[in-house]
Amino acid sequence: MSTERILIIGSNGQIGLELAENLRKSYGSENVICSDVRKLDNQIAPFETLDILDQTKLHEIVKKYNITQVYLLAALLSATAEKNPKFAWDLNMNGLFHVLDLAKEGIIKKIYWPSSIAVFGPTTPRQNTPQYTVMEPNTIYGISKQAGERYCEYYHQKYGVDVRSIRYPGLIGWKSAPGGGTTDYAVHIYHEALKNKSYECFLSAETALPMMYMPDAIRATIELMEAPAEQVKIRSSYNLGGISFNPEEIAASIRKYIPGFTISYKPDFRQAIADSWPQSINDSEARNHWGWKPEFDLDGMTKEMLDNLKADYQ
Ligand code: NAD
Ligand code: AKB
Repeated sequence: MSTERILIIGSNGQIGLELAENLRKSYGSENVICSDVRKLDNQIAPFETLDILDQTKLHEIVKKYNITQVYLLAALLSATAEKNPKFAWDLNMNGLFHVLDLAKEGIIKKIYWPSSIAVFGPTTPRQNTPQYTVMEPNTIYGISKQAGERYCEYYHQKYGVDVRSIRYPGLIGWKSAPGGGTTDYAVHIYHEALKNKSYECFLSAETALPMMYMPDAIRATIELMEAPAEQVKIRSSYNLGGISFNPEEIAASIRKYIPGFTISYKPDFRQAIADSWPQSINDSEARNHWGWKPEFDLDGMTKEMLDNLKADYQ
């Protein structure tokens, strides 16, 4: 029987839904408590409605369930954050402080907090971007993630907080919709391919970005959280590579399964965000420290995405 009690904050988002499903399989449903500011119609228990900015309610829930680990997923993503920069900073930073302080006070034992490739900026080398390099993000989302990384490392060094983090690339899954990011086109494109055999992309044809299929990202997250503490040598956040491709290349991959699929381009404000991010990531530290190894390539992901989404459009 699991001695861990896990709280997921932001559990009804793109990552949370799949993470909860996986953690419940390993730790038992009763030991994985989901929470979000919005409740779903078909919400699976145990669930608590929680706004992460409400510190008192967070403490109540942690005490009520004897929580030992928190996965903090609630945040505004890059595109949404640009529309409301002050609130994005408030949510992304104060949410993290509330959880870091729980661990500092010894109330919980372990934290997972996701960072992003958005911590890099226009002055970062864009190919095979290393773990340690120039980091001058110019989006409010990237600035909040970089500051968050610094705070995670600080809380680890100063107070011994066991906090673990991954700089996710753009995540692609079929089980839920993405929540307002710049990489969301790589999910929408599969839906539109099945629905209309065509897609109008908000990034230009040659905009390469690092991406990852959701099952790889969930496996990485759980492997990092379960790794022995001494193997987790980076307490800011780990680079994670995945698959790098541009819209033209994902369209070509889709054409292997849906001949005649067409793509057109109408770049909007998200183009500037994408242009400031790396095109590919070097993740040798994650591979060397805790044994990270991705499984899916572009065509493997395309096949799974189309196979699983097909039923929705028949
Ligand atoms: P999402 O937008 O799909 O989900 C976020 C969830 O948080 C939503 O269900 C939302 O209702 C909830 N939420 C929002 N405000 C809240 C609040 N005040 N209190 C409690 N819950 C609140 O996002 P996601 O894609 O699941 O991302 C989760 C985390 O992973 C974020 O920190 C994000 O920055 C990071 N990340 C995601 C990606 C990606 O491609 N999805 C890539 C890099 C990093
Ligand atoms: C976004 O596009 O904002 C996210 C991310 C890479 O952090 N998918």
